[in-house]
Amino acid sequence: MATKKTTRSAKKAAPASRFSLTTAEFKESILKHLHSTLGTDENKASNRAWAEATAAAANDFVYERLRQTQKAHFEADTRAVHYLSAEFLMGRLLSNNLHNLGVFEAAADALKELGHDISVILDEEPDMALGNGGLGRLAACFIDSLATLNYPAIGYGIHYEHGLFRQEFRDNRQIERPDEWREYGSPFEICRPESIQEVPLFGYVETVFDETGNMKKKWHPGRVIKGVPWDVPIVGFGAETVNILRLWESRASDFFNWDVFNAGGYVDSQAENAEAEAVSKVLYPNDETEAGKQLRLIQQYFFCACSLKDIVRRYRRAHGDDWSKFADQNVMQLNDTHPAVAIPEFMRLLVDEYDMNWDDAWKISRSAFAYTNHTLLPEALEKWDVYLFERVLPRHLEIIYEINRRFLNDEVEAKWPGNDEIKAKLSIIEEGDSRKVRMGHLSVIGSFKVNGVAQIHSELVKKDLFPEYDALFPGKFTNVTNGITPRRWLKACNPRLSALLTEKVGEEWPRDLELLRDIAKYADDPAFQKEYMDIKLANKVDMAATIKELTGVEVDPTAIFDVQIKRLHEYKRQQMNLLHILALYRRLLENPDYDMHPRVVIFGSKAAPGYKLAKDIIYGINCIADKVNNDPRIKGKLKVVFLPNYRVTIAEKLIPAADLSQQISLAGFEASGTGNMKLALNGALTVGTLDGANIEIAEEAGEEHVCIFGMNVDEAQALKAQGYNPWDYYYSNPELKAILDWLDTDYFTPGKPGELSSIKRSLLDGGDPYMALADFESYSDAHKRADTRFRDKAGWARSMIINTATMGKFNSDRSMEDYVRDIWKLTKCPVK
Ligand code: 9GP
Repeated sequence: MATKKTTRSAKKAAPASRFSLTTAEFKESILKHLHSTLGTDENKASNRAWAEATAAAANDFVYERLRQTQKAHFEADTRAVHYLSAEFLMGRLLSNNLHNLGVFEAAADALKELGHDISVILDEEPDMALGNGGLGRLAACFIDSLATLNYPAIGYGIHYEHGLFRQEFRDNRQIERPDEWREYGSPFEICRPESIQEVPLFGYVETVFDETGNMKKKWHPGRVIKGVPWDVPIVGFGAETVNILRLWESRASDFFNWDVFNAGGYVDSQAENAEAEAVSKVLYPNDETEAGKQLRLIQQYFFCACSLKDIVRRYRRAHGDDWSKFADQNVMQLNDTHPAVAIPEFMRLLVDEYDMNWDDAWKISRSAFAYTNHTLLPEALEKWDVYLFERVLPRHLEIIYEINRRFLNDEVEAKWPGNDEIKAKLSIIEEGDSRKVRMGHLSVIGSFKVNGVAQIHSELVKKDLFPEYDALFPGKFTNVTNGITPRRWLKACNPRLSALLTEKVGEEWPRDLELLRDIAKYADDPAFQKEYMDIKLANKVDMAATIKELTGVEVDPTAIFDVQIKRLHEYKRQQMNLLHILALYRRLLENPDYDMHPRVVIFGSKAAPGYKLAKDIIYGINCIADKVNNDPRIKGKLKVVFLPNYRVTIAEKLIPAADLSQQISLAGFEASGTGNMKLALNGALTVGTLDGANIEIAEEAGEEHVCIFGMNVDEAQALKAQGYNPWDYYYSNPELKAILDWLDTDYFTPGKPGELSSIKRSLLDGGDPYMALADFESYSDAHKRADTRFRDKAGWARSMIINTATMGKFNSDRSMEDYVRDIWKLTKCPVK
């Protein structure tokens, strides 16, 4: 029976919400949707149906605010940012939407009265994993913050049918299974067939002359596919603004060939369809290697072409053929080089389709694009073979040549007259046996601002990656340090700690994370320390149950939870963590009384399917885990857990339970990191190198509340320059030698010696490109310090509290305000 009672918690949530909704009203709404939207009833509804009915109840508010937002934006006709990203790693949406609407507790109470536990219902939702890792999750945090801050913004991406693969372990090895995030549809998206766009591909370019004798280029595409937009409403915290994420799905422009079908060619008639659908079929599961070739290039062009047409359509609806205001009204942010092809596409639209002269078009284009660089890894700075570009996008290649010709002849020549060497270096086209289009160069040349994602990274972008461009374009390069949304990464994922923080500093901290600084004054208060640490322990108890459920491994919640969660890559150095586990294990075997606090080393990570060494490292960790976890001699002092299918939802459970946050990349290689921010905000101490945002985390928290180790960027570069030899470390450190040699035996792979040798080989014969051996001793010492500090209960609690208190800088709202101030120049558009 519906009651009129408003629960205490629902009342407490009220200030964050514009919907003062009682439990009874929410209950009624869920039931209404169960009946009229889902066509079922409470006696037979599955958990999935309950989840969808709850989502539909929330959508009543979401859609209303979406409508109001779109009306307000249209009427105000203000400048908007268009965030072009091949990845949006959204995770689950229902819990987030309920929190941001301010009705989470009302929903929980309503479901409870209906006989359901909200956490079980929320567990029904698959993760929307349309991204690989940090880059995609960052995009998701940014669009949350833009809506929260009432900025007009649209995220544009790809409606992948299959997101990042589902990871399973078979015989300790990673195997990949397709992800099915929307197998039976999703209540979080709206199809908008009225905004379908056509995308031309292939074909040839003809030179024609118009009636006044002007030369024009006419592209005759070989194929045209359709982009169907799906809108995912993005609910800002407090739900004043609901923006959209528009994701494009590819379809054949003619659904299928009717005549061929009628003539009996049932399969052939679908061929064109299948080919077109392939474009948005899968997310490429490699975020830091150059791969994918033709299909990936088509994917990139597909979503950029659809998005630009959408932006232009909206602009022309308000301004007709008056292009003079385009760059005042629109900024297009390129998230890494994946959408860089948007630059020649926009030039094509202006010059070929809207008959603008080149100079005017270039001026508008260069004032409308900005580019974020997320990596210095050469293999991740995309380069496309010229022949491939020519085949898929013949007109775009011509446009790129023209951009390049003018750039080299005018701008580079003016600055460095007659300097062919510099021209070759700055040219968009890399000459050589196989000529390539350098998308990073194109992005820098075609943008009005370029930013890196943490202070040190932005410096390295200027100093090491693009020094000549920095000299040529003073002021173009800037920094915006990344951030994370505190709504998802503290309020929603760590309800116990959130309640304590709210009690101490009030309810506004999820918007203004700097307010948490106030809890630093309790850092030495034993009563507060106890409350804080009791919460950490309770989160660890929950996590221990999840670990047991997912892996069968029993872990002690009072042990140190030592966490490394991120994509698997040599530069992130999971292999160094593996060596440290072996060192601890060996020390325990040699001396059963070895003085260490019990420790659980927890990994969550996926390896790109084609990245053999990364997969070998996963295999190695799993094999070592089998041995260590079942060795009675070490009396449970060390456990190793590799959580299968790591994703946003697992991160939300694990981060609140972490004690140590491993951020151990070789200095100079992790552009920023964002997991480091989430873990520190939830209290974990960073065991990290002076790399990416670790440096800023250490600055904010204070060096005494993190465990920094290893070479800094200058030292690492100097060692490399002088000639790094990993064998020196192998021969000079007997422990390191012993554990590396262990990998050649069958100790961890009974009956199969050598199965882990590839890890050793990569570190010795392979040259150890990320210098794990050079940093190992200092890394091991940092862990010893962390262990000692963990045992000083008051000191440890103090450090954890200080970490939570001082992470205000890493609110993605702050990142957004930095972008707005330094790059986007947006004005807030409140929605009443
Ligand atoms: O590797 C970076 C990571 O350090 C950063 O935090 C993230 C968001 O800026 O981007 C990652 N880069 C990529 O995934 C590919 O460039």
